[in-house]
Amino acid sequence: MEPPPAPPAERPAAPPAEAPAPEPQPAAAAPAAPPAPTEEIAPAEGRMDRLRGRLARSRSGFGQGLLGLLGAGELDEESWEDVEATLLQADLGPEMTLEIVDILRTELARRAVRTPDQARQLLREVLTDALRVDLDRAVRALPHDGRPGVLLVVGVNGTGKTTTTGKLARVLVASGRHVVLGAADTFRAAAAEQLATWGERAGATVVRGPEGADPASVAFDAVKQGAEEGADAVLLDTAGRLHTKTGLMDELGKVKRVVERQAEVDEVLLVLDATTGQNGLTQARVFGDVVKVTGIVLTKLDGTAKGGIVFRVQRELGVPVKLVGLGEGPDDLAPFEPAAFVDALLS
Ligand SMILES: Nc1nc2c(ncn2[C@@H]2O[C@H](COP(=O)(O)OP(=O)(O)OP(=O)(O)O)[C@@H](O)[C@H]2O)c(=O)[nH]1
Ligand SMILES: [Mg+2]
Repeated sequence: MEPPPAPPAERPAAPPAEAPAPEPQPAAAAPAAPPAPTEEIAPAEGRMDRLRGRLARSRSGFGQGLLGLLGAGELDEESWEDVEATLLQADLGPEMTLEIVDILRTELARRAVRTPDQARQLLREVLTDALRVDLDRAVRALPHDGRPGVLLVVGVNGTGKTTTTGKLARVLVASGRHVVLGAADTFRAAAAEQLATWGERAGATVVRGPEGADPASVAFDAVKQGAEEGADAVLLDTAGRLHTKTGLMDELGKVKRVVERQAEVDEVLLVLDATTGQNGLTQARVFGDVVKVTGIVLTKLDGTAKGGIVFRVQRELGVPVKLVGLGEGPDDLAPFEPAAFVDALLS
């Protein structure tokens, strides 16, 4: 799979001015893009269940602790403090913790919970509810209006953006989608190289520019290429950037704006490393101000006992967790399913 020719690097800022005009269809055009699927993608069903073992650390650090405390039936004040401490330690944050403890107290008494099984059932319900099963977690990767769906993947350094982009491409390709990847991380040649490898693994075209090229222009070209290929989705991998660096955040805003000259950005996925706790939330707020974040990807959940961050991120950001990273393997990315997640914690 040859990468398309590199775009000119010397004029970083300007995508073609005529871009927004709909291009006339050449008479001898190859078959048009496949008709848009009529349903949302529900990719890789059951992965969360299959990967549940990866949540072992959160399970032993948090799920088992809660089960142990609640399974005994009536709790004294000290035990309730332990429940609270367990939730806080798992990174649920003060707000969510108080709310859950409150509900548990009421329900434990109301239902006269006596046995470990009853406690498990109660916990399952309360935790699943707290994860908001009603939130729309579909990843918007469908073509519309004759254009591919456009997804922008953002986050601070090393959270797993490129890996997630590659894994997501695989999920989409596996469900029959035609995917183009844009290497809008032009800081290091190695970044584009890394994405190109994922492109091969996924069976996706990769659009890249020379090292140091303007990321907005590479992103623009990738979306253009996607449209020309009749792709279903274009996934744009961006460089890691510290949320505290104004210049880099401005650059990200520009990437999005430039892409929007030719196509709507359907999904902005913020990739957060689950092991970073509170800091991840601070990052998320700043990114949210610059590019409207539509979904969270929580990576490295396999490496942490603080799986409670899932609850907190949604509550404090008001953005659904759509995907979770559960390992370094190419298929260790799962659509986030609240019930399966809670089951894994309490299994
Ligand atoms: N255990 C585990 N490791 C992960 C997960 N996702 C990513 N990683 C690892 O995290 C490291 C960084 O991943 P990248 O995808 O390169 O991160 P990035 O955000 O693109 O990094 P920059 O582009 O440098 O900002 C790699 O070693 C990945 O294998 C995950 O869900 N679990
Ligand atoms: Mg990267």
